[in-house]
Formats: sequence, C-alpha cells, structure tokens
Amino acid sequence: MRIVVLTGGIGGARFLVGVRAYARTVDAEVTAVVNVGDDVRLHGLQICPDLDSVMYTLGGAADPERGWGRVGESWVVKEELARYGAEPSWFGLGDKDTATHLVRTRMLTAGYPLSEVTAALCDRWQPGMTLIPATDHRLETHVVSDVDGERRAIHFQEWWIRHRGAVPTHRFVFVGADAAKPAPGVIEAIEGADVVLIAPSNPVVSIAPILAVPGIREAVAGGPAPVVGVSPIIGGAPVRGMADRCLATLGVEVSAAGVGGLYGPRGTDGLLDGWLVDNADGETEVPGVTVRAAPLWMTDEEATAKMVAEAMNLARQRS
Ligand code: GDP
Ligand code: FO1
Ligand code: CA
Repeated sequence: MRIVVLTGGIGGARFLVGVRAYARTVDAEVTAVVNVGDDVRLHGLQICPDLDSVMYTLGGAADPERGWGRVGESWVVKEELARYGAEPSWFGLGDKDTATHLVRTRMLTAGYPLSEVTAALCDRWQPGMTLIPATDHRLETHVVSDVDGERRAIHFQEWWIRHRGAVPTHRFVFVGADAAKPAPGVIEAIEGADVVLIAPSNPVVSIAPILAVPGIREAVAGGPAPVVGVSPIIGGAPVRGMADRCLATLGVEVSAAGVGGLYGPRGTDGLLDGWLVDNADGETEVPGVTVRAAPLWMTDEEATAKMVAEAMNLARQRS
C-alpha cells in the first residue's frame, strides 16, 4: 500500500504524524509532497519553513507551542543580528534552526537540488517516510497587498510575520511556478499511489503552490488513485494560522464547504473524490464529492491516526 500526502507546514506535519501511525498498522509506504512556496533566502540562508516543520515534527524535535522551529531553541544569532541592525529584524532565526539552514544552503550552493538536500537532512531526523519538495526550482509565494498606501507584491513571510496578514490583501502569486518542474519522484509517487490524501493544510498558501507546479495537479486529478482531502476548517474557522484571511482574499467562504468547493470534484476540473469534515460540519455538501464527518481535532497521535483511518475508509469507497 502506497500513500501520498500533499502537505504544508504545521497542520500538515501534525497530520503526517497520524499518517505514519496509521501506515505502521497496515505496512504502508508514505511519501509527503511538501510545499516550498513559503521558502525564503534571508541573511544569505535558504529557509524552508514547511519542509522544516514537517521534518522537525516527524523527528520529534519541533516546538509544540510555536509550531515552527526547534524545541528548546535559543536566540543568540537573532539577538546578535539585531545588534548589527541586520535586516530583516522581524524574522526569528533560532540558533538550532540556523544550523539546518547552514547545511542546506551549503549543499544548494555546491549544486545539490533541494530534493537531495532534504533527503540528506532527513538522514538525521528519520521522519519514517519520504519527504519531497514539490519542486527543486525556485517557487515563492508573494502577496499583492497595500503597504503604507502603496500596492506591492511582498514575500509571503513578510506579509505574514511582519504584517500578520493584517494589510489589505489582493492576491497570492506563485512566483516561478510556471517554469518549475516537479521534483524527481513526485509524479512517480502520485502515479504509483493507492491513495492521495490532501492534508488539512492551508488550501491557498500551502496546497495551491504545490498544485501550481505544472504536472502535479494533472497527475493527482488524472491519476489512478482516489483523492481524499481533510478539512482544515472546523466550524467556520481555521484551527490556527491565516487560512481565514487567505480564503477571504479569494472570496471563498471560510467553511468546510468553501474549501471543499475550492478543491472541487474530480472529473469536472477538480481534485476530490472524498472530503472529510469535522462532526461540527456534518451538514456539509460539496456537489460531486462524497463527504463524511469525523472528529478532526489533531490533539494527539492516536486521534490523528483515527482521522487518517476515516480518510482511508472514504478512499476505499471510491476505488
Ligand atoms: P503552515 O504551513 O505551517 O501554515 O501549516 P499548514 O498549511 O500545513 O496547516 C495550516 C492549517 O492547519 C490551518 O489552516 C489550520 O486550520 C489547520 N489545522 C491546524 N490544526 C488542525 C487540527 O487539529 N485539525 C484540523 N482539521 N486542521 C488543523
Ligand atoms: N513565524 C513567526 O511568526 N515569526 C518568526 O519569526 C518566524 C520565523 C521562522 C523561521 C524559520 C521557520 O521555518 C519558520 C518561521 N516562522 C516564523 C513560521 C513561518 O513564518 C510560517 O508560520 C510558515 O511559513 C507558514 O507555514
Ligand atoms: Ca506553509
């Protein structure tokens, strides 16, 4: 049994902990295709927040409160950079995290593609599954917003961390997506999968940039495996993060139905065979998609593994 998961950072990482637990019970192989749109080069370092959230979480080293970065982190580098007045001062670079970025940047500079760098970093963290960036090419999410009365495209990290997403926001642009190619193994994994799961990640800035890489959406929508998505929205609100602001920018209702409709049914330009929503959203209907309700709070590994089992049941109904 082969399971492919499309995933972003924190929400996706927690979901993958449940996928790994479920996979152990059925001896399944898991491949996670991870968003790179959040990636940014700062202070000369290549930072990949979603890959790192997934890698640290599965490696048991993520900070559970912050959700991003390392547990037991210290901030000497950040403080020293601030004393030099080195911008951007709004970005928090943890000391332990910095070692990851140093190793990554060094390997990238030496010519290794991000997918190989990720595999090398995973040698240490042993995530228990294959992590592949959606693409080895540069793909960055930029946000067209009004800052100080001027309309500009700013990097997603600046929009989120510096402005907390609280500036008039017009659209999200996946810079470089048109010319990007899926990283080696992405299309092969999707085409060879028994099921494709879409994690309860941010649909606009975590899942959409993956699907924007030419060939990936087509492989998922046209592939042999059933596709089941899990709603990141419970009772009309994201559990955490900025999905509400992102959806509002697209004019999509912040609800399980809104996100299900955004992904849409397979066969008519969409992606989904099944859509798993929380029990609180049991009335949800997405035309053309089989909707089921289950508890979707990822409180711990056991609860999340049950949620994954529900998604797998839903997948079996189609196949
Ligand atoms: P990011 O890249 O770090 O922002 O993380 P993701 O895009 O992977 O996930 C963010 C999404 O995870 C948010 O929209 C949350 O609504 C969702 N999320 C977080 N915790 C939970 C949970 O316990 N259950 C569900 N269903 N969604 C969650
Ligand atoms: N989020 C913050 O709110 N403030 C930060 O200073 C910050 C630094 C940071 C450094 C490395 C990293 O991997 C993630 C970091 N994040 C920070 C989280 C990140 O901005 C977003 O939550 C994700 O990109 C959304 O997926
Ligand atoms: Ca993200």
